Amino acid sequence: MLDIEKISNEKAFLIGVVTGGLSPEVVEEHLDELELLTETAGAETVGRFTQRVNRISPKYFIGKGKAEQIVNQAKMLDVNLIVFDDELSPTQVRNFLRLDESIKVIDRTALILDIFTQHARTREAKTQVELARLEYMLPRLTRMWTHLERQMGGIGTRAGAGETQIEIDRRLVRDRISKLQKEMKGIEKERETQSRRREQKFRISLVGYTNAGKSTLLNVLTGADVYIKDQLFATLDTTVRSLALDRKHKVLISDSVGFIRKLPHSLVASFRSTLKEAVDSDLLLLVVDASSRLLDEQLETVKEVLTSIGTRGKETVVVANKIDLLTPAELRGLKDRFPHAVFISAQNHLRLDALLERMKKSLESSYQTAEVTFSASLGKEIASVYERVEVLEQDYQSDEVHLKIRGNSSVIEQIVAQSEDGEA
Ligand SMILES: Nc1nc2c(ncn2[C@@H]2O[C@H](COP(=O)(O)OP(=O)(O)OP(=O)(O)O)[C@@H](O)[C@H]2O)c(=O)[nH]1
Ligand SMILES: [Mg+2]
Repeated sequence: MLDIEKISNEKAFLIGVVTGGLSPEVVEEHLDELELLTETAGAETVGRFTQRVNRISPKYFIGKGKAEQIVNQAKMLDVNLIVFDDELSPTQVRNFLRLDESIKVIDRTALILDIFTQHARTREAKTQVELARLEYMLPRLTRMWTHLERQMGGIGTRAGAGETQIEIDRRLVRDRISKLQKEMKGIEKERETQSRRREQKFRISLVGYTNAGKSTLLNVLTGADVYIKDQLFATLDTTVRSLALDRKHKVLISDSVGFIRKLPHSLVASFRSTLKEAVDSDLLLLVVDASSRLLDEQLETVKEVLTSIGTRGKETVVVANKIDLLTPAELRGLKDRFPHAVFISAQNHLRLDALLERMKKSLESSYQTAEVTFSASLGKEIASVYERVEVLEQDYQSDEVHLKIRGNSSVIEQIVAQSEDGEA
């Protein structure tokens, strides 16, 4: 009972609303994306509706006449799912159910949550998705109450019993939320330990819009076998792999969950531990699908999500993928607009060397050289320096060791601090 309905093998109508500043073309493009989401969830889109509205109706989101027309058409065509591109209030969903209770009406957020639920494989992803879903459901429990009430004998007949039921439901949901939050704390701790172990390595994260080709790129670069599919949110977990940029430079590179326009807040919050790798990395490769008509909007979305998870100020390189799908003129146009981006095709292995060069440049610029002195009695500490950074020069005196070292700035700083501690 406390579950969002599963979507599969359904016929769906999509609804987009044209408001104020939005152009009808953009709304159509948003519906293209919604269609892909619907398909990924397992339903088939059989019709689309758009309506220009000046004011969102609190009753049906769209106008009443339009709502009735859509529901009638749905009945005629055996459509059992109506998907709105915008977020609906519990009241709006309930009003649609009153028009026809056999037709499910959901919003974009519920659709995304459904896909995440279907794609979650690991304990971490499953916990995060369930948490996000419960948080989405909590304020919407009234809707389920109507269901319960109806099962118990018709609207309004047992308000008292209904009230108790919804209180019980809310408590159950809240209890489950706190249990999952505790579980996530444990998972985050595990991640932190793993993350500390990787600290001395230069870390690169692939981030970007869903379906941009992040996993394809990780697989091509490292020989990993992350699941790739022409669907949204194929990846929900973080994979970290070692990558040799050349014989001397080894880095860690990670791939993770993709972003999307209007990503539900509860999902971003719940996926904090999965996205931690990106937050902790030294360099972000922001992968975009260069062939997408919504390129600018997608870039904007990704930047917004990145800011919200706390990566502001981190070095970021835009990687424009899928250039094999562009005409030479289109490619030239994009290069003019994004002069600092690296243009590649992960799938066709095009210009990957340029990307490796760019990573190397970033790695080298993050390097620092320092001279440190350790007391010769600190054998363990000295050995750890050799493990963590490159030692350029060494000078062993009877009671002291002088080292000239080179490596990742943050590691060098740690070693300098350590050697100073030793002096004290
Ligand atoms: N034409 C073309 N298609 C590509 C290229 N790179 C990836 N693709 C395709 O784009 C689709 C998505 O690729 P993924 O690697 O799964 O994308 P992702 O960014 O990991 O997506 P999510 O995990 O869903 O966020 C797949 O069908 C890939 O085969 C490319 O360079 N050119
Ligand atoms: Mg992926």
